[in-house]
Amino acid sequence: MALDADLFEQLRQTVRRFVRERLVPLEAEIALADNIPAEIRQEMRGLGLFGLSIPQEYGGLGLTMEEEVHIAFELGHTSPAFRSVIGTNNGIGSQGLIMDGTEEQKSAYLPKLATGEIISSFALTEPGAGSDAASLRTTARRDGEEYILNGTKRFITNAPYADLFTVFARTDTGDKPGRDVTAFLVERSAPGLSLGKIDKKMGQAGSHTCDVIFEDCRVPASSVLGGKEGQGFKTAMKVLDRGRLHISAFCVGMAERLIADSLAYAMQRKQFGQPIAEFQLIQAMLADSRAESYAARCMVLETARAKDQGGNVSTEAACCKMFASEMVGRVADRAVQIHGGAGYMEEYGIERAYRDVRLFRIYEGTTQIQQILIARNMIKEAAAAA
Ligand code: COS
Repeated sequence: MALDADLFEQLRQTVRRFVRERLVPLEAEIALADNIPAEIRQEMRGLGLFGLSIPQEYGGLGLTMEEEVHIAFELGHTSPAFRSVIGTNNGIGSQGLIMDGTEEQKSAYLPKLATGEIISSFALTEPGAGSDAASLRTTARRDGEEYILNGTKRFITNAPYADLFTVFARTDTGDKPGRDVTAFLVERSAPGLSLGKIDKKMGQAGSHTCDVIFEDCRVPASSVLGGKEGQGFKTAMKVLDRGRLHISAFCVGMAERLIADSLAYAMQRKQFGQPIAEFQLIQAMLADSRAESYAARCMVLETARAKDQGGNVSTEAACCKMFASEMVGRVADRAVQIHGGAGYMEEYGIERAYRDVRLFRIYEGTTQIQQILIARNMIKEAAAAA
């Protein structure tokens, strides 16, 4: 454990109270306004939530993966838009820097990311490169002590507020996809960097994405993450492995919240003279949801512990992401069904969760990409053992 057990328990209880007492009552309001109030961001800073996964020497809490997933279980009890505020600084926006950054790069940015003074984004996806991440077209051409970036990144979470982008670009015209991709740390103020308009989404109102456009954008050569060209694709893959586990934990938290809401509703809603929770067909839905979310919780914890012990958990993280994101989709669907007509109405918040969870099966690698990763790794392991 990175924190002493008592201290960690205090943190978990504080996050639990913050989520349930402060954030849950604001869910409908932030969905309607499509905005998270500045004071909430400030309170999150005060609680240290921007630096959960950032090492202590850079001002973060330095949680282990196991501790982090426990916090993500708690955060899952409210709208994903709240998690998104701190999601990139703790995850895809900082992990490349933590894993592969030079000491100078880490000390320049991590302390500010840990406090939430600056926000980071992960700029991998492009109009023509989503699941096939290695086919990205953004280029970075060396020009003396600078690189010139050209290209467009799409659906970039937190880009409208980001001060720092980890940008993946081709540094060579070589023919080996993935091997000539380099990661750059690009500040918002870089000349030639502009943002598209905020995307209109199906759900997760309050969390924002937009295009990030590079037009002859000049960055110093010292912006190359880790100081080495050609390492970017591996960095992206490692960051996504870790991110997938965090997302899986968040899915478990959301499923647990939806189950709690469904159970409470089923116990008070009466039809045919009794609470609908007494009907076995409702019980079957509750039981299926409980068993599946419990299975996902166990998978996530087991994988997080293995990661903390230094194991390669690529396959397991993909299993978690696939199972947990599909699971929360089924749980949300049953939650709508248990709530009946009320489940379809805005005021109960269930239809909002149903739309919100749909994204988990898509971002940080679709379910189909997780299937490919899992099966590929199975074949590789079997071939190596033969
Ligand atoms: N950790 C470290 N290195 C990894 C890795 C990992 N998890 N996964 C792949 N690599 C390395 C490989 O070892 C390979 O290195 P060499 O060139 O030295 O052999 C290199 O990266 C290329 O790997 P691979 O051949 O698997 O590349 P592909 O183009 O076939 O990758 C997938 C295909 C589907 C795995 C990849 O494109 C992917 O994950 N896509 C989904 C992207 C995504 O999640 N997007 C979401 C948007 S970001 S929120």
